Amino acid sequence: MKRALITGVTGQDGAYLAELLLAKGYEVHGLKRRTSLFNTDRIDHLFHDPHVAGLPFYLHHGDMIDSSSLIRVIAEVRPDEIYNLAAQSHVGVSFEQPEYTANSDALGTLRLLEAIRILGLEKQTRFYQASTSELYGLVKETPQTEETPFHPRSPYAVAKLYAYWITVNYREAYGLHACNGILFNHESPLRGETFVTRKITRALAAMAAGGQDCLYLGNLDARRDWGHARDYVEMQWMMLQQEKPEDFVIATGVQHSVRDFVDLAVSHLGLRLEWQGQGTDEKGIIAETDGRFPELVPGMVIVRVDPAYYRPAEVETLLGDATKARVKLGWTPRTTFAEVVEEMMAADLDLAFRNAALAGLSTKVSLAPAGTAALMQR
Ligand code: NDP
Ligand code: GDR
Repeated sequence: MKRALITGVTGQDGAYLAELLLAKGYEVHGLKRRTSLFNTDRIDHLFHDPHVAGLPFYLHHGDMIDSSSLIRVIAEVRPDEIYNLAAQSHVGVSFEQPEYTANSDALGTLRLLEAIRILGLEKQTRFYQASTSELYGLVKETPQTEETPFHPRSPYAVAKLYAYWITVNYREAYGLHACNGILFNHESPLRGETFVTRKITRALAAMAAGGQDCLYLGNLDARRDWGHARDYVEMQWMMLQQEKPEDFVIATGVQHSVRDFVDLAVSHLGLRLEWQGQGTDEKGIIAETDGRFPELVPGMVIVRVDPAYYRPAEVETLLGDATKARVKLGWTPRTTFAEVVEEMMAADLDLAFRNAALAGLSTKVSLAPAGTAALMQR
């Protein structure tokens, strides 16, 4: 049985990857940092009480900014494969916490690679680094390939640039089987709530359930190449099965704007929006509705721009070319943009109406259900 260690196992990709590796017969170990509240919602279905038999899925406390914890966990697990998914992964937040982002995302990667060396596991342990299309930043050519020069535009992207090159360096210097997946944006119902796609689907669903009036967004013109996380974690595994470690771009090759995402998401509520105004005055107004959600009526302004969500330096456009992955690994994305939006919208509608029902119940029984505060957030 192969053993894998996933850092960032409580995150979106960590959850999908853990599920995939367990289905492939792996023993899966996840690194989890200590939190004051449980944050294992995405992986609770995989975990079992250690006193009873269950899936070979184990969690270990550790932190990317704490070398000794990383060395201890890797020494205990002696993994065949390490997937380094842990990161302060929010681009906007990285402008507010640049030093922490560098510590966890850049030095954290170095700490893992050094741990492999210190423990003499260079020949045994393969290493996957979660690199990102944010490396391209101010893009030098379109679409972006493995050969496109990098120009990072945020503390997050600069930290990931270090992580990218230190991974290449350990491969070249010490012969480690280490590779970078340069992944373009990938989403799902498990996406973190503050990334733009999930922020949109959650807010629209909350509006449909009568719990929110308006959605405030930043740059509506940003263009991204959005895929599905489930498809992308498969590629992470495939990369480590290669005889020779190499770096790959993973993308759909199709691009949409944030505004396109909103338009498609509202169509699942039976709405059509009219966009009026420009820049910070731009508004998304309900032009038509099929009446499915009585809270939402024509003339309502449901999207507004709030410059608080603009970034000090923006990445305006990203579009990937995953030809190398298709040719060398036979990988192609299965889920279209429209299917990603549909799945996320359906999941958030379900959640919003369940939360609304619980909120109604709570007034009768004084129960404060989880999620109500989020539902009511304006
Ligand atoms: P998430 O933000 O959903 O998950 C990040 C994970 O890292 C969480 O488990 C988080 O733990 C953990 N983490 C953060 N800081 C630390 C730390 N100091 N020590 C230990 N664990 C930590 O990200 P995604 O799943 O979306 O992305 C996975 C990786 O892929 C990230 O490295 C991201 O930068 C990269 N990436 C993501 C893309 C995307 O579109 N999703 C595209 C390209 C790259 P906790 O739950 O406690 O917060
Ligand atoms: P990104 O994702 O920065 O591409 O990083 P995010 O969804 O945060 O932003 C995408 C684009 O939407 C614009 N935007 C907003 N973004 C957020 N978060 N909130 C808003 O209200 C909003 N309004 C407009 C942003 O300015 C941006 O242009 C993600 C992360 O998963 C990274 O970890 C990963 O490396 C990259 O994708 C590839």
